[in-house]
Amino acid sequence: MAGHIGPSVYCKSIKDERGGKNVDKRESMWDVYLRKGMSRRSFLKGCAALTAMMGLSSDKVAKVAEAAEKKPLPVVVWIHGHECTGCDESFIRSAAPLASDVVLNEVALEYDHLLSAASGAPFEAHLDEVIQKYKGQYILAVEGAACTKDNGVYCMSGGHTFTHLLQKAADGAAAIIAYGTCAVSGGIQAASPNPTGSSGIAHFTGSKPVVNVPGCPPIPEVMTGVVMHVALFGTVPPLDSEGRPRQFYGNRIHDTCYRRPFFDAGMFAENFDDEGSKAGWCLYKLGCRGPETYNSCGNMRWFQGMSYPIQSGAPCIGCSNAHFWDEGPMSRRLPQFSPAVDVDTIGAGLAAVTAVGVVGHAAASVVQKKKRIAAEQAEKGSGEE
Ligand code: FSX
Ligand code: SF4
Ligand code: F3S
Repeated sequence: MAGHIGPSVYCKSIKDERGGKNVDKRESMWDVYLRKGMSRRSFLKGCAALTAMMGLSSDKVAKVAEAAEKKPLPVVVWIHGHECTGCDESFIRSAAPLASDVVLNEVALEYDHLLSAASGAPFEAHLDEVIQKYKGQYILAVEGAACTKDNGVYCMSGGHTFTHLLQKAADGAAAIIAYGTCAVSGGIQAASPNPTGSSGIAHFTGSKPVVNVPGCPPIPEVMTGVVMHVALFGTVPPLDSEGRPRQFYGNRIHDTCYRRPFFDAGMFAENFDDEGSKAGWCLYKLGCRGPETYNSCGNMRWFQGMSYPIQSGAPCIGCSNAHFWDEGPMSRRLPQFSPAVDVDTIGAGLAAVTAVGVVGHAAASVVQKKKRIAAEQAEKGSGEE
């Protein structure tokens, strides 16, 4: 059945040349490249791309290539709960490695709600088969929140609640990846008043290690980098205290922001269409959550390094933070409109430091503004003469 269900790559058994019969020796990434007539050069290029994407230094390429040569393709089961599917939309845009390389050549994607061509009873039967056959070996990737209200009926899959599927799949998984803020902490479904009783998936995964990859959605290359790390090394990458891979969530957006010099100089856009905004000044006063948000947008950027929200003139809304939907209005700084919810409870002290910085810079900002107004008036005056 496996050959008819997966998106296009399956746990292919390799024929035992002596007996000519199938043995359960799954292909490695190198076997797949060979079978497809791809060159050693393209295999090594693929390994180099993976190494970079996993946040490893280039001297680890040989180690990655060795693992890719010998290790059978890891079986991946990818399920979706309550969400908008934006995470998969992000994933399929991964450029290095290409998402198509990941699902066609680098993992054995056996079940995926979105990418699989199959559906219905055979598809669900295949999932059961995979879960049994590869018990304790497969990687479970989860997108979306777990909904619990009214016994979870608001999110069903294959005739069962999503939470039932999640528990069943988590039980035999070797490792679990929670993709997106919804899977990590409930996301938009869990936003007040949370009508479906949604939460992150952690309550349903038992004691299995969960790698949290937040973002709404996460950066495509972060998604491929994390699954390939688990796939090739058989271990989860080094995680921070919130279960996030350190190599991708080790920096605040604020610390890698190219607008940071304007923040430090107290030069803030006050409106989306003012001169400061047009000149690329800091977006802090327009609600930027960069100072309390950990993600790689500032250094990796999106779409092959093309851009990211701040570069497009939009403040970071903190989409990789738990409960960011409830921390609006997004175009205003929290301390400004809700003094009761002070930054200490939100930004773990870091935003407090920023707030102090902003107070310090406010005077400079006022001076800048006065200078600008004076210059504009002078220009206007000379034009009227
Ligand atoms: Fe959530 Fe993802 Fe935002 Fe959407 O799977 S993190 S709503 S981009 O799709 O879960
Ligand atoms: Fe960049 Fe936002 Fe920090 Fe300003 S507040 S420097 S726009 S991250
Ligand atoms: Fe999200 Fe902020 Fe990056 S809104 S995409 S974490 S810049």
